[in-house]
Amino acid sequence: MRTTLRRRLAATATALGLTTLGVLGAGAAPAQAAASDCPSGYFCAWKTDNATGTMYKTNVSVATLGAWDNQFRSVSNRTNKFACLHNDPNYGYAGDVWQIDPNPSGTEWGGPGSTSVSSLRLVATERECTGLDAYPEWHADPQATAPSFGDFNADRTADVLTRDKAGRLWFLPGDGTGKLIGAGGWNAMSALTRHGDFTGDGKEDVIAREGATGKLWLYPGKGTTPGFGTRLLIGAGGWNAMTQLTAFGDMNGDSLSDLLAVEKSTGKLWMYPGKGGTTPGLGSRVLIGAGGWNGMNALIGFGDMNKDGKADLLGRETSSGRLYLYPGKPSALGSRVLIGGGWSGMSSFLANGDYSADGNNDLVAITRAGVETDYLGKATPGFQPGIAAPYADWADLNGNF
Ligand SMILES: [Ca+2]
Ligand SMILES: [Ca+2]
Ligand SMILES: [Ca+2]
Ligand SMILES: [Ca+2]
Repeated sequence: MRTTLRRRLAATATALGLTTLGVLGAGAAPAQAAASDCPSGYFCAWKTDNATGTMYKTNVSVATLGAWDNQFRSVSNRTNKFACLHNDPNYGYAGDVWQIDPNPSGTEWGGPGSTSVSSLRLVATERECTGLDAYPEWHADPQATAPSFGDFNADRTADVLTRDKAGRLWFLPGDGTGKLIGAGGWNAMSALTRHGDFTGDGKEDVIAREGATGKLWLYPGKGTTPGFGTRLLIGAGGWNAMTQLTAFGDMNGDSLSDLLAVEKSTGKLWMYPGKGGTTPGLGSRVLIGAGGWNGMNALIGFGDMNKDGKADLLGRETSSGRLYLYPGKPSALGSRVLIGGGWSGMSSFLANGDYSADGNNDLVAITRAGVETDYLGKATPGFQPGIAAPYADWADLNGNF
């Protein structure tokens, strides 16, 4: 929420015209077949416009190009990374930055044609070329007492897990930094959710659905050292028949978090009780909503909103864009209460508890452009007016939870 020097630099780069070379010279016929000399896994450049003559190559970032400074006229990016071509040395953002998409097959070549490139950086995601980190900047204040959810590393500060488009998982403790806790492969998951402890060890866990198999996995959190123990299969299959998988918090009163999910074919809402003990998993499901839940396009395990000590659900109605509160009751939901309208423009929500540390749970809504909008909770059900961040720091990611 705070604008740092780094962010201002990024904003400047955008203002100066960050450029994407989306369409390179595919199919064009160079005078010689020198473009094919670029080895797989390398970024290559030539001093000519048609990828002929002396070739430069690298498979790592290069802060100063030496004899090749201001010489690139055509390029080919056969790495699996995005190549950010900076007019400044040392990956600076005062001048233009050109982005060359990954093209491991090497069938395309083209170039800035500008003879102005002074450094090049290879990064896993597009947003890193713009001067942003791979993860968004998250700030939260420490709470007076340990919250029951939204605190993956048990330091009383609401934190965020972010998946980037390269399938990496980042832990954002709340001081603006990020730590890599999943090196890759997380894009295989078609649903990710967390809210409190499912296994009974007091540490917050993550539940993930594997898209290809419909299996449901539990990734046990490790508490103060953010990361995961060995994952447990908690659903052998069939979970692709469900939507809106939402870790909710404790609904059935055994202190373990429970999972909610909507059955696509029937619109029924089911509760799957978390089961601790020697074989953590999910118990037999309980019908919570008899139908109509396909009319909702977001469910949010918000924690307690109406201050009765029980976790509550928020839902966005697709047809109206209205947000409703469904008060949690023992293995049931009470009659819904309208929170407000106009929520259709939000692409996703993040409910990790009281990140402003004033005793009321808060909600992050992320716009389709990737702008964080903070909705601070009130003492009575509802939110203060939203506060939008000045830049789209949450753009080009693949989920926050
Ligand atoms: Ca924390
Ligand atoms: Ca429970
Ligand atoms: Ca409640
Ligand atoms: Ca708050």
